Amino acid sequence: MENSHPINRSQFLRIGMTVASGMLLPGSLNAFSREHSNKAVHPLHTFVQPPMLEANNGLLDMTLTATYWDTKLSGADLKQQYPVSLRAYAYDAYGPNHVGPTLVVNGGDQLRIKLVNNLPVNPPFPAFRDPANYMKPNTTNLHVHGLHVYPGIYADKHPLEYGDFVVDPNSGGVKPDGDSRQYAYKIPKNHPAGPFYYHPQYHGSSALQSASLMSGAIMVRGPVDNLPEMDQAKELIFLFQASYFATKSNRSNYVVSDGLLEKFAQIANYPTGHGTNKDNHGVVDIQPVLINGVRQPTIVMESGEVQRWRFINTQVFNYLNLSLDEHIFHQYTIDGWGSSNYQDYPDGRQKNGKCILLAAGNRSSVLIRAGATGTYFLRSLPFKIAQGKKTVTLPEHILAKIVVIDSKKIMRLPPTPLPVSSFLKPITDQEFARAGGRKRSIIFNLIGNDILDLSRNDPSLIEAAIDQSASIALALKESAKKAIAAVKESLSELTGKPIEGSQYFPPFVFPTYDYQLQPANSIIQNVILDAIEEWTIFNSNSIAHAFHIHVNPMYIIKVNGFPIDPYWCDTLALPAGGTQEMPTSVTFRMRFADFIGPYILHSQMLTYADLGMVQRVTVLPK
Ligand SMILES: [Cu+2]
Repeated sequence: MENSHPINRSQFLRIGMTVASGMLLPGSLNAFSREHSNKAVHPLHTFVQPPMLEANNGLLDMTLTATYWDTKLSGADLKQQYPVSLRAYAYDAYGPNHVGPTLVVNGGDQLRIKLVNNLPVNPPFPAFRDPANYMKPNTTNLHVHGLHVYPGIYADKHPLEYGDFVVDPNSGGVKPDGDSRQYAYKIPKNHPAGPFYYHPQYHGSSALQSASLMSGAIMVRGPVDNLPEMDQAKELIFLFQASYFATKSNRSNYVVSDGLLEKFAQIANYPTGHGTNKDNHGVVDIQPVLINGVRQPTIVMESGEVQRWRFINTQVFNYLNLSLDEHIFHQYTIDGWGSSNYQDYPDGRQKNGKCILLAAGNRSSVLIRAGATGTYFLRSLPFKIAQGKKTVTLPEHILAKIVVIDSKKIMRLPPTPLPVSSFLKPITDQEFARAGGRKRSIIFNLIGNDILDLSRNDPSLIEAAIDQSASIALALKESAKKAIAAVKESLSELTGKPIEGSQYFPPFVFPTYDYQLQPANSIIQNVILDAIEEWTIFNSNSIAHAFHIHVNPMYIIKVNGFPIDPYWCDTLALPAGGTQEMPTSVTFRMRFADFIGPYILHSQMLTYADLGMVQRVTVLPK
């Protein structure tokens, strides 16, 4: 079957090899990099900062425009550029680029983003609507990953304004060819300071769009950033990208030509299409990771200089296992959630070294003090992404080159304890018990769809597949109706008020049109506002799934049932090597504070999310 596809895996291998060779610094980004525009840059320095937009008088108001973009990308050979066709963000009066602008806000600020969708109209659906097909690759929306902000719609505004709202029905979203939506995020005063990011989250097309160039950083500033030593340390923002791209030969559709998400999953795992190299003992070749659109940029540092690096893994599937040759990462945020002390990560290749593991969606802030004059590499060291029957190892990968030049500079790390927001108070056993000790479990488990797989080979099975899909959709709709009715009834009893028409309970829209299996509408976790709960996420698969929940951070307390040093995060690597009989697990506590739902929890391996690894979280008023 593979051979009948216009683009099959071996062709991707070839294209991948081509694109995996090279580029110079994109000229447009040079002009774009405001930070360096006024300063002489060392001739070796090729690291490019995304442009930075900062809030002024409590407000950052900007426009993001989604658009097709034909550009060039790099690979291993730094002297070559290769044409690719991607989806990207333009902003304000500037054209599209390899990365969206960095948006800088403080606690208490308002961030306003007007999202304009200038992608062209969606391609027609194929005759048979396989649930694994892209349905609307050019419909979009926006998610602010990790931010603790209102996830609903401000219904009192005309036109409507949106918080971090991603539960668009299938008829909804920001439609192609000019539709727009005003997002308004009120950053709480005590919002922790750290790196966050924005990306599309329209169900069914989030992977395709996010794995294009559609993401950008959000930096929330706070007291930690005002420490003199922190302020003096040059800040570099790294958006790690492994772009999925259409090439000249198939750029007309900007999608995988057969439209199959599963095929995309395969490619997004290994975006050059290299796939598992069978002759290489289960080690996979991966697309060279770019940093802000540049392949293996060079960073020039002065010996003794301290810099702060903000890492954001915007990939939609792969892990990064970061290590810096002969240097120590002094980590002070996990995702966007700060700690009062540094966690030290010495060179992961050495005996007592360790790596910073970033699942898709994970972030980290580190300080580095440059050592002796010389050349060093920022690497992703090998990582077992799947264990068990079949072990799959992501290979070592050089991400950037660090050239340390001679200097008399002596810079200090900011002294500890670093200031941390009161928002990140530990959730103690006592607090959890007082709140009622509520626990729940969620299981990550990939299941195959045999009828659909067969139907691709045998058209006579298509009818059966449609019938099956329709009956599943009907059953889900009925059970969702019942669950909602029950919740409304119990709420009415509790409050003594009719719940219909309440501002807390917007009308529930059933997706009945083009595609009935909208998973975020099917399974709902109902939580009461201000609840404190303990959740265990089980992984029944060999692969290390990445778990992410919107709006509230997780306080991680156990891995595989064993207590660990607790920490806050919003995106989580579930240990690899789970089975149905013996799943791996992570346990966290959460305060469902400040905001009612609905929002979502999902796999941050967005290809899996688009295929259904999504649930809705509805936080109900007390
Ligand atoms: Cu998110």
